[in-house]
Amino acid sequence: MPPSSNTEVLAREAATQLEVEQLPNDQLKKMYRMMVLIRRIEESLLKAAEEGKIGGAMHTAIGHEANAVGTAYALRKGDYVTCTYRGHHHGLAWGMDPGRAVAEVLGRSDGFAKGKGGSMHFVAPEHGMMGSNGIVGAQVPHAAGLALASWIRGQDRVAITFFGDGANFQGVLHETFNMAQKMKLPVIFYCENNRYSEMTPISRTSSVEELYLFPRAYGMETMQIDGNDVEVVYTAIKKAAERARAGEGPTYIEGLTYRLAGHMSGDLETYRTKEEIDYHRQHEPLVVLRQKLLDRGVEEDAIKQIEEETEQQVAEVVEFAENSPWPDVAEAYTDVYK
Ligand SMILES: Cc1ncc(C[n+]2csc(CCOP(=O)(O)OP(=O)(O)O)c2C)c(N)n1
Ligand SMILES: [Mg+2]
Repeated sequence: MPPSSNTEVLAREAATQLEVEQLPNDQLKKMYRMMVLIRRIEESLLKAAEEGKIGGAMHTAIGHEANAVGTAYALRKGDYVTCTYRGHHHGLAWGMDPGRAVAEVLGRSDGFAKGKGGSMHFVAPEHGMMGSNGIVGAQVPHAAGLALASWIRGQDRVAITFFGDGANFQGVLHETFNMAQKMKLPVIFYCENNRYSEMTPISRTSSVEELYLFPRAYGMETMQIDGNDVEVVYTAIKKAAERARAGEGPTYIEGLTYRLAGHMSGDLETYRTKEEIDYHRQHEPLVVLRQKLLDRGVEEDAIKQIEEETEQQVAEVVEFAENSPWPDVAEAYTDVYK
């Protein structure tokens, strides 16, 4: 049993029962490789932040990986994504080069924004990654704008935006839900419900914890899914994208997940117990997919090989980023809006 009422809803009890698409083992192995890559990169970033190598706050998506990888595989090249300050998992899943991605977070010149954006302005439009945001909720209307542009131009590009359970209560989201639904915009609203807004559990901030119920008030199609199972995420996003491309409008997806690391680097985590975190480790994205691979006949050795190769890759990625030069001071005022 979970140790507190904050976390009673484990992802496997999600409200929407989908007919989950079983993906081929080769694809699942690629997804697992990507999820391990994201996990190890974010662990390295957390360590770098704790060693004082990163300016500003560092938020990871450790425990959220399946939401990103399932989505990136279900959508197409040319689609758009916007996200929160935790969006490294989305950028990497959408194809950002890992070395340049880490260089960006470390503020180095080989980064995607030449080291000037960092984690909070993590962006790579060439990959459809239209930016992470430090302002809670800001990325949500951005995605609706991208979807509107796609519609005006007669393209069939879909925009997806990721936000947290806390962001769900920002006014701008509700304005966006209403407008997107009325205009039937090709946008997917994806709430990564990790049960906490900074240090405050959702049970203390909302009388209604089933977040997927809110956008129904605007007439929107909604789902509540297991955000820790990559095949479930993949299936849900495919469905939502088909609706969007068919002109049927937005879908709101609540992906139940859990943040295994602190809210940000240096978080003392006095607001939750170790037992609570351990409880959620039983059903975290890497554990779920690793078990799936074993159940479908993939050898343990093949899985270990993926893990070892990825660790080696991450060591090289971090070395590349740490050796990348700092941006030139003379460039401080280029590429910025004022
Ligand atoms: C408009 C605004 N208000 C407050 C903050 C401070 N803040 C940063 S992260 C955060 C928690 C957001 O929680 P949630 O939406 O659940 O996302 P999570 O961090 O759990 O992924 C808050 C309140 C902010 N960055 N922007
Ligand atoms: Mg949250």
